[in-house]
Amino acid sequence: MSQNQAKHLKDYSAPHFSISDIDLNVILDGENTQVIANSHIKRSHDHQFDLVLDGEQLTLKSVKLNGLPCEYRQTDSTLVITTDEKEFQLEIITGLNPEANTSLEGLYMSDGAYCTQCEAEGFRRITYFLDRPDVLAKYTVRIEADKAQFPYLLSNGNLIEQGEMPRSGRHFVRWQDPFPKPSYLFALVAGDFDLLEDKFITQSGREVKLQVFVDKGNLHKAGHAIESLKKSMKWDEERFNLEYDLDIYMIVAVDFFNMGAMENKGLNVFNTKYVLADKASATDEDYHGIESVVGHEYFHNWTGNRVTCRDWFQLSLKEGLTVFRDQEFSSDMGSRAVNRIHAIKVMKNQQFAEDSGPMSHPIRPESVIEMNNFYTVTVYDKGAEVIRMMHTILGEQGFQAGMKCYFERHDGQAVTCDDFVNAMETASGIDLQQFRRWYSQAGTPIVTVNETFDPQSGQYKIELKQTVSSQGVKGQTLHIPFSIELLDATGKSKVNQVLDFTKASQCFTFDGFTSMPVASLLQDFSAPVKLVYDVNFDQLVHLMRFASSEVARWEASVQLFSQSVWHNVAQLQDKQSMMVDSRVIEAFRGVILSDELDHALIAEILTLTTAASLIEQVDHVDLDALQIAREFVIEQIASACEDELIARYRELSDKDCAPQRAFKNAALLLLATVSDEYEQYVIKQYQNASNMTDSLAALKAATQGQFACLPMLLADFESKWKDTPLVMDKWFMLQAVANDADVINKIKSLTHHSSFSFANPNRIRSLIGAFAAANTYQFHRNDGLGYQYLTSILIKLNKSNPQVASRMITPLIQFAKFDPHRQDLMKQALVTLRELPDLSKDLYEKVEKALK
Ligand code: B3K
Ligand code: ZN
Repeated sequence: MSQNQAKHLKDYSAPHFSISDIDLNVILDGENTQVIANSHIKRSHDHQFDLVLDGEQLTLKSVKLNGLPCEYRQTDSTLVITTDEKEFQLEIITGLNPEANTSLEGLYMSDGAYCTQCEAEGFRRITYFLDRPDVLAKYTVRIEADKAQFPYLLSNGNLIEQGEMPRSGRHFVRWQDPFPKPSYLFALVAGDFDLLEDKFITQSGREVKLQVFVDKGNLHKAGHAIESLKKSMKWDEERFNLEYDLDIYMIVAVDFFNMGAMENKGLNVFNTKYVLADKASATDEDYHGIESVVGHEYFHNWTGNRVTCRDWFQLSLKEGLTVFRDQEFSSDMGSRAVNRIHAIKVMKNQQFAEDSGPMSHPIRPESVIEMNNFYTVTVYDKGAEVIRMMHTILGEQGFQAGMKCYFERHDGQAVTCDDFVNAMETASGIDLQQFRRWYSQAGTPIVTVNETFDPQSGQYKIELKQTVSSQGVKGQTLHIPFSIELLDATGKSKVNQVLDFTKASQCFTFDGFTSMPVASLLQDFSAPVKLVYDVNFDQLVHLMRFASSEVARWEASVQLFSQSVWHNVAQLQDKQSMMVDSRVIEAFRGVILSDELDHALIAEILTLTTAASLIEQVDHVDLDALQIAREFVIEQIASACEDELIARYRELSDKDCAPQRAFKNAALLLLATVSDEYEQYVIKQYQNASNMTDSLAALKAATQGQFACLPMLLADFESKWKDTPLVMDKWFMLQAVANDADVINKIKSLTHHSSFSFANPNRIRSLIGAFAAANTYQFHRNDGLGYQYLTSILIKLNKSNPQVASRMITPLIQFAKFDPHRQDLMKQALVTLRELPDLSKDLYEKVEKALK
């Protein structure tokens, strides 16, 4: 099957033709939409190749070369033009049906509005084109549609003309984008919206018009997005000296969207989830997510749009760098430690899992069947960690010099990850030869630590060994920035530095100790590696109290909790009784009582490690023992600290501030595991809540404690929010992740709820995606019903929206850690999928790799 053939990075060759300008005329007319594309095309050099344009699911109406009919042929996915001309004008007319487009790629309809999604390869569903990121063209776009239904007609760049079409009730606009861009950044939106406007004055004094378009009736929920945009624009000027370049910046929020948002030049299209917020309907976490995604898309204007990718294997060039930039933005705006903790959790819980599973790939993949499958935590988040390591090695000043050099060299170009590292190297004078291996090697490196202390000489010695392999292939030694702090017995910091760990095995020595120091290793996750290190309860308790880094304190708490759980798993397997060491309890009590730690950090520490994350720490898991042991340790900590938790809960109850809310709600969740007594607290909090964070936390606590009030609270919530889809997503999710033996039947009946729709990715993700990814015990039921249910949904989505299906299959292909019985059941489910007659290439790629 040719559509399932992989493309390889090593086969890259420059395009045979360039397209300097394209004039698009899009006549929006429901199922009879027409696109007239007029391109100015030039042969790149003296060659005889045909012009091969990409195109999918298009009805070709006419082709003219320099105004005349010409020779061409069509395949399923190409239009081949045969000509000797060196430079010519090509007019192609295609017909498309956006109303029937359920894949949400190319031109489609979202709740009565037209919109587009072209990254990675969606433009080829709009017209035949050289749909690859290294073909940069200037776009002029005319859009025509019914005026009453679609009063706003938007595209990239600046509005240059608009007018009415006499008697037809239609109107048109023309947009021109002065910056040459790849086709994946093209966007078009047509619809009727509420509009929030503002402005931003750039550092050089130019005025930029800011517009946020939202569904009618949602204007009051657009404020946080536009504030976030202004903050992003200012931050990029201050920290990176990067200024916005057009006179207008538009954000359109749509309900039907496959991912979070899209950075189209001057016209971002957003999932409503990352735009709409008010206190009643959005949680503190939602507010944070909006700020971060608005920032991310804005930062792409330089890292992605002005300098783009040569080919899709280079995706991390723009995504890793832009995630790094959005993480820095969030850290400069809020708590650096908490933001870092969130990034570390993504790495350890999701990226490590991806990297030890069948989809393991380097941050610059070498072979791809379906590009949409590579918008991964590896390319994005590990990619950002690789950028962060360069930042650590070069320092802020060296890194900024590298960024400056990168833009001086490559503004307006489509380049590679190597070009980026070269700029960093030139500007800083630091050799990054060995460091480059991070781009080509998959797998999580394992660093084994051995410490010794010589009381005679007072010398502390640490030996580090690294190995990396992926799917049986051994990798080369990496340059690992390894951050270490050494604390003495009184908790004083004696050493705090980043070691250049560049050899397979390397020793570092430190003098001047009177006793064995306690080491805080890989502080702030200075490199995306796994540590193998013997650390005992006393050392962890010392780190929790004294480590200079707040992240290291959190990390020590995670280890303390995890060790306790694993200890009890072993006890269960040996048929011994379970117990929690008093040092563990006292360490958590100390955190609850602390008046020194930031409340948001305390909340992080009290949000005890999930089962999924514990599974990531081991090679094989006994899931049934894990569940019992984890619940036991949580209950022990919570009941031992009950008084302190109640006191803190009461003290923080009336504070209207996100960190305090987080602490209070983490306390409530723990109390709910102690006894039914706390049902009253939950009901009271639900009834008195003045914001969504508190309402939802009450519902979560009721679910956790399996309180009798839960059905009543859920019904109340439903009746309040049934007309607000984004809030109903929270309601769906809450029920999907409940550890309830009947949850699959409940999910099945929820798919018939009037707020649910299989056409909307947000709904699917919040009900079925959440079940598969976050309901560890029920998804991995011993009878295989969880796997069977997910499979039945994937079969359905395989046809309507393969991209969403392919994202949701992840927990089914990461089976290696489970027992043979569960592995068999998961593989059977994958075989069922493999046998589908019309398996999409998105699912094909993952299923094949998993079953190999
Ligand atoms: N660049 C887009 C993601 C496109 C995904 C295509 N399947 C959003 C972002 O990373 O900013
Ligand atoms: Zn991005």
